[in-house]
Amino acid sequence: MTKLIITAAISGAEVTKEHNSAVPYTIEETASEAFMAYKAGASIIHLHVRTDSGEPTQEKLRFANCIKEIRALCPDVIIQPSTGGAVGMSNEERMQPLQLFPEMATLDCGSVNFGGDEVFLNTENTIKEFAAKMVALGVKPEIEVFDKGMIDTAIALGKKNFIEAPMHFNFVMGVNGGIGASPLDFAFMYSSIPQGSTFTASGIGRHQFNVAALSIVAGGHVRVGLEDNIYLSRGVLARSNGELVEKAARLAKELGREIATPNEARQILGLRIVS
Ligand code: KMH
Ligand code: ZN
Repeated sequence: MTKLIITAAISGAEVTKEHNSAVPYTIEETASEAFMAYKAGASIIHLHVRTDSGEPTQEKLRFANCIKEIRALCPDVIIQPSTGGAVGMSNEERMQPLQLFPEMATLDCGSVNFGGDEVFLNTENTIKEFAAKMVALGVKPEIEVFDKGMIDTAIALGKKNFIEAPMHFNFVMGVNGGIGASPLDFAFMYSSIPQGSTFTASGIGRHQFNVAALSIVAGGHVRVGLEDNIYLSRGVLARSNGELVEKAARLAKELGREIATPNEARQILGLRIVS
């Protein structure tokens, strides 16, 4: 089976230091958390950035400064900026990190009712705008899918050349408003993606390592990190993203999957190898 790509989602836009003090805000904290995840086996850093006071921002300069510091510590890691940003951000704000020509970036393929009146809005035109921009810039999209219908949306956009094959998906499972995280939910998503696609899976909260186990066994890849889950185990807060990546790596080894290096991940994902 192919080696396992571990993605570390180190901060996201929602979780705060009040939830877990390890959530990185400053440039130094962001680089340090990325480094701990990289040392533990992460080949991809899924990157959101914050102001020093913790506000989510998609500002190009903030991304550039964080990426510079991450690169200094993790020279070959794949950096995957979020274009999701935070709920309520404009498309222009969300797309700023694409101007830095990252190897990958997220493409959210649908809207999600996160709770209350909070909607993570991705209209068809927004998805087309973001997808076309990534094709134009040569950025490989990680297609974020929170339910099965978003896979169908991606397939339809692929037929119109908004998304190139082979596609790479991230099954986001167990978030409020999206698909659940049961083995049946996983099988439904896994059986719905086009032949030849690659996929990773992100279990939210308590689902993180069950979903990771399902994906490891199914030949997929895994995403862990404080963006999605602040606990190392029931009631025990993770002290860093590195601890969460270490746990995923242990799980993988026990289940017979070796961990991919960043360049091995590039090979699996069809990205250009870096020397
Ligand atoms: N923070 C969510 C609103 C992505 O990175 O593309 C969007 C998100 C998905 O985290
Ligand atoms: Zn994200």
